[in-house]
Amino acid sequence: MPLLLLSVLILVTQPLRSLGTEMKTYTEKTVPDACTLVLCSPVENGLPGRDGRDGKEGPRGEKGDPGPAGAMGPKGPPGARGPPGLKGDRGAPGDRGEKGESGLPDATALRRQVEALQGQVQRLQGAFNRYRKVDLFPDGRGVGEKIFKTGGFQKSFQEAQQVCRQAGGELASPRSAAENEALQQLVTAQNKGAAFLSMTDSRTEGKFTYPTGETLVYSNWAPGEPNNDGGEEDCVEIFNNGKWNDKSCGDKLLVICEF
Ligand SMILES: [Ca+2]
Repeated sequence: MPLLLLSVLILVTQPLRSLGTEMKTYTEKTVPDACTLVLCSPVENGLPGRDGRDGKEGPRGEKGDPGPAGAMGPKGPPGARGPPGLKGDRGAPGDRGEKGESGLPDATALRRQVEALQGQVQRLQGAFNRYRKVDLFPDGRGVGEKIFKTGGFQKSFQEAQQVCRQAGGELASPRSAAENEALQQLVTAQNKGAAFLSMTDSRTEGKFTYPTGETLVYSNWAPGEPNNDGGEEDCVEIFNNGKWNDKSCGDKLLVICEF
């Protein structure tokens, strides 16, 4: 039996061996790597082994390069208002305006108005002069822009001063020979011996001043005056001859105011 089996194997393997030789010849010519297949001869290398197991974890690698820049962030809030800018240059001149109307009619109208006003002023001036004369007759005198006027009555200095101030004036203060002469005429016309003037030396004996405190700019003292007779002559009177005398303020004399 074993002998029979061996014979069978020989019979079977012999054709296969010749076939393998033929296959080897074919494969070497056409597919060089095919010798690793099952059909290679027994002297060829065996089949490749299975894959090995994974190795142990290697050492830690070096630090990598920095990554690319990130994306742009969201827009921030607007900044604070800045300081005002510098003044700009002067602009170019504008276009020429349209031609205006002639000014001749307006000038003519203005000239007529001025002429009309001049006429009115002249008439008013004439009327004023007439009324001034009326007012000065018979108890007033005008010297320049100053007017003297008497009430025709006699009072003490304080009462006379009060009367004139209530009327909007002041007691007479002759500052020139012309003004002094006008007062003399009023005293004479009223048939009075004398009238009070505004000046006194109540503040400083012997130093006469106007009500404002100003020292005299004009005087017409009678000879020997002022003599402060009796030690109580602080006021001034003007005689009908125009001369002055220091007089007691309590006496009653003609009242002449100036305006
Ligand atoms: Ca005197």
